Amino acid sequence: TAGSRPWVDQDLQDDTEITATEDEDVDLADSHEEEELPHVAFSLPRHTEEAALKRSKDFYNLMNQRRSVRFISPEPVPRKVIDNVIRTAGTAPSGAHTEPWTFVVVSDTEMKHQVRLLVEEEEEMNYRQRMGDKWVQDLAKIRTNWVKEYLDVAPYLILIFKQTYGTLPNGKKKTHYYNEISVSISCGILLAALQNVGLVTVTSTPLNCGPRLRLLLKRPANEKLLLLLPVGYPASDATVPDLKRKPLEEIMVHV
Ligand code: IYR
Repeated sequence: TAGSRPWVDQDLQDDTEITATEDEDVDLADSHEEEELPHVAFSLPRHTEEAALKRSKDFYNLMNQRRSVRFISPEPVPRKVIDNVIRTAGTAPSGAHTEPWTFVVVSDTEMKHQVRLLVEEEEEMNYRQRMGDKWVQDLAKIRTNWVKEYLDVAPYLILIFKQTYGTLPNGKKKTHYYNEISVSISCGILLAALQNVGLVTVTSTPLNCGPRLRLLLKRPANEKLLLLLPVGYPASDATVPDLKRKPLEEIMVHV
């Protein structure tokens, strides 16, 4: 229950969190079992006001061009670029620096196809039964459905798992505080890193596919699927819905 795990925000609990409780709180390590950490001096180069203003605009312009793209080119993407994008995601802050993330990169054609078959099977049930009429109607304007061609076509699938707990060298369980928000933040940084190199993705959250995808990818039971990102260059005939973003005045209040 959340009572014994105060770092689990009840509003953020999902079904994967609840099913995890059965194997939680078992032989948890005490913090004193971990080593002391030295603190070292820190500084960053300071930008002039003009330089900071230009950099803030440039970064906004870059990120404002990001779109969820469902039409991905089969063109290959250098593996080292993907490695660096994931290194970047791994710089995210995390609860007590537990780094509770696993990024599973799939490029094998047959494995991508197995992922597609599994996701399409569940998504067809999602759209036809589980999501309900209102949800399906709300999505109609985005023109999505359960057919996910990008899962075969994209050169890479990145499946991001949150580790609900870790294991210490002595075999005891290590508490991964705030693991869901920590991994969510790393996903945001990953999206920015992809945008920075001209790659596209769509933040897909395949409903009810997590447990089967975990088994397909041979991931351990402490890992729960958070996001599935197909990654590649945009297809030359890619289209996106003509969405508009809220202006600053609608998303910011200044006190
Ligand atoms: N997971 C489904 C449905 C879906 C849900 C939302 I909320 C979206 O913004 C888009 C799709 C799918 O991937 O099709």
